[in-house]
Amino acid sequence: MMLWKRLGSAAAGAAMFVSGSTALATTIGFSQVGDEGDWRPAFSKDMQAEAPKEGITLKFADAQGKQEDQLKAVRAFIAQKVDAIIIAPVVVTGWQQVLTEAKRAGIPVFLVDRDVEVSDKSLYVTRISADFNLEGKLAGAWLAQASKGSCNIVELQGTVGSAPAIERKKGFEAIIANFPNMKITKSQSGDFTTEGGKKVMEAFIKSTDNLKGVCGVFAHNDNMQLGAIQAMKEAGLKPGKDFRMVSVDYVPAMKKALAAGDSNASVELRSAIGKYIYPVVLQYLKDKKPLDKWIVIPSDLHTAATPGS
Ligand code: GYE
Repeated sequence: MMLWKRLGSAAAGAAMFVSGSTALATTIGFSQVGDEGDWRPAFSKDMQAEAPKEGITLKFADAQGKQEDQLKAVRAFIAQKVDAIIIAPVVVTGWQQVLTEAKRAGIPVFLVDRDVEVSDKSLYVTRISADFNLEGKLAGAWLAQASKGSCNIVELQGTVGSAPAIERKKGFEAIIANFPNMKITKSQSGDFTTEGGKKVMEAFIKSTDNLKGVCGVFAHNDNMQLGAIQAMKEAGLKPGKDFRMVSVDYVPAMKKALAAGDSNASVELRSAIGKYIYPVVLQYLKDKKPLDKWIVIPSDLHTAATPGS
């Protein structure tokens, strides 16, 4: 199974040619969260497209947002004796047992995107992801600047118990804590979906007499912000003009909203990250050298005036 892993692309190509099949390829199981929002399917597509380029046979399992499904998928990967397991965990808790099972089976586990909370960090090799806390800080810093440090904020949280919801909130709060006139006045989960964001914003609009006194909206992802924008427009409000709007992901639909002036800023979360993830996994399978527990993918904030590349 592991004969020619990471021999360099020329040698790998030759090995493929000689064997005439992908039987020697590395097999990796990837347990993905689901397909909520626009960012996640883009990430899945990238992981699926990059795998064959690296000589990887990818077993892809979509958990449809359910941790039980992820646990089942990981156990199936263990039974199939894959070479490595990649997990984008829905929530941070509940991983100790299944990760211990993978360790006992001698199958290395790599976390991507979201994080887990386990007491024993040797249960996974490394995590490759953006820094969600920093994303929250970038969003908070932008809003502090844009509002001159004075803003009542409504917050749309991501999936309860997920690493990005926890960390984006923490990072954002750490920044606004420096400004006595900035505070979160309402906060609720919209589960990272457009519909969720729309529903929560509709409720906020009702309970605050059309967002009276509110100056800003922080959404933990763009899809919830796009839903919030719809709800605000339907109520005759002007997001992006009368309300400062900041979120995370920088998906194509948000780029359009920024250009149209319906939103103001978004922190980019890169989705084409298979090219960072797979080489790390393949190198580890080859040399088993311990890695840092976190390999960070950079984040940056964009506005209509400072678009990304
Ligand atoms: O921001 C959101 C997705 O886990 C960081 O999950 C990721 C988040 C991303 O649903 O759009």
